[in-house]
Amino acid sequence: MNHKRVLRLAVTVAATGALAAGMTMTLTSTASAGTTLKASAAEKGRYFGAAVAGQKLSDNTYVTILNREFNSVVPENDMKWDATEPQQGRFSYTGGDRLVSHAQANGMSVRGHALLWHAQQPGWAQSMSGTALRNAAINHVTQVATHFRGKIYAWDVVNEAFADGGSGGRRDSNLQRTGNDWIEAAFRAARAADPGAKLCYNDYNTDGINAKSTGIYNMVRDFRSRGVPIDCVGFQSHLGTSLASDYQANLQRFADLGVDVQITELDVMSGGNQANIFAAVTRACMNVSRCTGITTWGVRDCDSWRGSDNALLFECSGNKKAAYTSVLNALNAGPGITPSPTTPGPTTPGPTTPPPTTPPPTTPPPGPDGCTASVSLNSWTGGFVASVKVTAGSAGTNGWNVSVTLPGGASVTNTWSATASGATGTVRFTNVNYNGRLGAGQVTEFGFQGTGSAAGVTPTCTAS
Ligand code: G2I
Repeated sequence: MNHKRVLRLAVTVAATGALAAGMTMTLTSTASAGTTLKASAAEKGRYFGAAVAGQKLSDNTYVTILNREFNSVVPENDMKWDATEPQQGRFSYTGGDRLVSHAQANGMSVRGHALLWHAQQPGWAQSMSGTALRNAAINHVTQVATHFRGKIYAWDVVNEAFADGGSGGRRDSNLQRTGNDWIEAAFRAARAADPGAKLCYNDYNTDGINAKSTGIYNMVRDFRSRGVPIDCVGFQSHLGTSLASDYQANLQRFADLGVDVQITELDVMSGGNQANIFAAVTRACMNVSRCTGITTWGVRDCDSWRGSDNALLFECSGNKKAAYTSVLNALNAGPGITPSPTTPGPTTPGPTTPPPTTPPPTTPPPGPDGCTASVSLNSWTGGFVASVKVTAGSAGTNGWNVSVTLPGGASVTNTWSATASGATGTVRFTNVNYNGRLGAGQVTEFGFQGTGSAAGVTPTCTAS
């Protein structure tokens, strides 16, 4: 007997009963009350991440919290220039690879940080200038982005290139002195090397509308108008005891340029306001539909670069702080990334409109107990990255499977935010632990990389 079918029937009957009793609100809020940061963020179509120091992966308390609460990681130092290319042309990926493996084994996505930055350059680059430095920098971007191709959700391609203070201009650095176009050259090289990664510009002291954030805003607007490949802007958000009142408005003006925004290095000075500021930042992200996720810069207070500021969500012992609860509540209260497709229509019928006689559209809205999937492809000669969007039907999902049938010669080499069974022909992707449960109309994404061509693939989605 089809066990799933019985379960679905039971869910439908229960939902219908609840509807008849006018209990839709209860049903909806129950479905979205996550009990971990990652579950609550995922229910709203976002990720919740932490910066991870490789050496901490052997600390049990640390790893327990990391795996329970977070579904995205950023290497705190392991993918920086000094770590990945300690001598010119000699690349070292041990630390970065270890973190990627941990992420993949635990269903987490990875933000790459950072391809180019004026700080933490290896000694050999610090003493270079001009064309030699420009070439070395672009080679660095190409090599590192190629090594991690298909494994990175978003790269901080360039970090902290704008000056503090009122100028709104670029920071002086050896990279800046190679010519003002060094940033766009880096973005173009990163796109060519990893077409599936979102490419971000990342900076701090951009926590509101100010001269520095406006300088960055103007650069992003210019890049978008000239087709320089930029997809996202990271707002580090290393915060003190107050938050600018236009924090959310600032995120929104960037989103309105057509880029995603992310909170990338959040930490907040401890004290009376800490929980409130954490919650306000979380709410701001939830209120901006292009804000795709939040990362705290570390896991526990004692893991933080800010030492005695006690700037994070967990005590050293592993206990949750008040700030943790305020963030979790703000995630649970926030709107999801896509509005529910089941908005009720007007209560009075149109007076003269006849019922439609045309056949139903080719992509019907999700059925009562199903899901739909759509794919977008980034292809190059001999390879591709596929991003798949899964949308739950009106009954939500407890889990989902997406099948694709690849053309002959194509093969899946890498998958993120799902588990693949098979690599050629018909390949079935199943949700990972944090993204199987979706509310009605909610969307989640996974991806896979492959060799050959995936042109024309049509995904089919099955919910459980
Ligand atoms: O400074 C806070 C962050 C600001 N935005 C960019 C981030 O990349 C930056 O992270 C910090 C790390 O949290 C620190 O862990 O970047 C620092 C370097 O500027 C990192 O500190 C370095 C120490 O300076 C080194 O002495 C040490 O070898 O960490 C290294 C690895 O432990």
